Amino acid sequence: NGRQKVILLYGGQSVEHDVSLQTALAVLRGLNKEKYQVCPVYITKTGIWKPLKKLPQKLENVQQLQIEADSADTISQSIARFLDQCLQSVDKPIIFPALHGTNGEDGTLQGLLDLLQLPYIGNGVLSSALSIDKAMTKEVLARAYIPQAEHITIHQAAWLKNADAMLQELEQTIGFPCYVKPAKLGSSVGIRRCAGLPETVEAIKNAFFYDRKLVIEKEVVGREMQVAVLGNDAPSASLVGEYIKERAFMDYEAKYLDGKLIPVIPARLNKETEQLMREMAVRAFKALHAAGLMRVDFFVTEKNDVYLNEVNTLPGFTAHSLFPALWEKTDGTTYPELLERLIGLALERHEQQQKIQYTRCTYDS
Ligand code: G1L
Repeated sequence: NGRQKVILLYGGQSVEHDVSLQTALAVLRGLNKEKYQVCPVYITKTGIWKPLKKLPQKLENVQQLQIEADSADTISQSIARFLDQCLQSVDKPIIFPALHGTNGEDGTLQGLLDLLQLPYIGNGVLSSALSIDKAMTKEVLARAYIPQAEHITIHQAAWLKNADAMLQELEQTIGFPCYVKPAKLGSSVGIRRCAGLPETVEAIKNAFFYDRKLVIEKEVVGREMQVAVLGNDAPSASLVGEYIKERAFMDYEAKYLDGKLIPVIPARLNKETEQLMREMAVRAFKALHAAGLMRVDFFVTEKNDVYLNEVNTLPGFTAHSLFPALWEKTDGTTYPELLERLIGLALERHEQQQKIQYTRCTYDS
């Protein structure tokens, strides 16, 4: 049949394993079955790839998406078996990575897929690797004149040699309160807010358990805003959304869904600030050489100063997540339509890539 084959990779060796399962469930429900043939491949917490033999008739919960791996199976065997099956089939698949952090979001999986010349949704090696590293993200964005909180980077080797000098620099350039964050690591593990020097020293020592490089940032007091960017060479920014945290507002107007705060779209901003943020989100997308999608998060102060906070190459992506909600409000794109748009962008990018490789081969021969 003429359906596009979609290989959905989910699970994985990360603390966000369960978030990934929820995402996979939403994607399986959201993909139009008349256009796409979905092959779910579960990656266990030990890194073993397990294709689901057949999809359950009725998808009710994430347990249906989890399968036990043979205890004798190794990672390399399981991947080799998967590649064999996947490359043997006639119809070329597209890969949908629903994986968080190490090996899914950091460019390593993307590198493997590039080697195999397989199209995949979302960011490539460069933007994934840059965006997972908060220190690199800041350096690249600073060169694109995007305002960010004052920060310093600390390498473990330098810290062990001369902690006092680093703490002095920290006090002079950033002060307190500050945030100590491991440079890599998608989730908030290892991140601490510090009001003074002793806590900061503790937080730094603790963060070195998670990464050999840290970023320490000055606190920005303000509201948190998020923009969803979609596209390849000419990306578009969605409306701005915000999660409202103020007590007074929450009691009256903010809505709850399953006990979770849901976002307000569009965010309460004046026109100029909203426009500035959307423009900055596109600039960040381009500066980081993003492709497909990127969520860009900001702080806005009472004086309407805007600071980019962080970027996310694989943002929360269930039917209730902010990224899909932002696009629904922006131009009416539904969740199934958003999946289609992303698949289209991935195929477009892959085609362009293939052309370049073809050209090089003909020159060489
Ligand atoms: F649709 C995309 F672009 F392929 C896509 C895939 C996965 C977008 C966002 C995500 N998000 C996740 O996989 C995650 C939320 C589980 C990462 Cl924790």
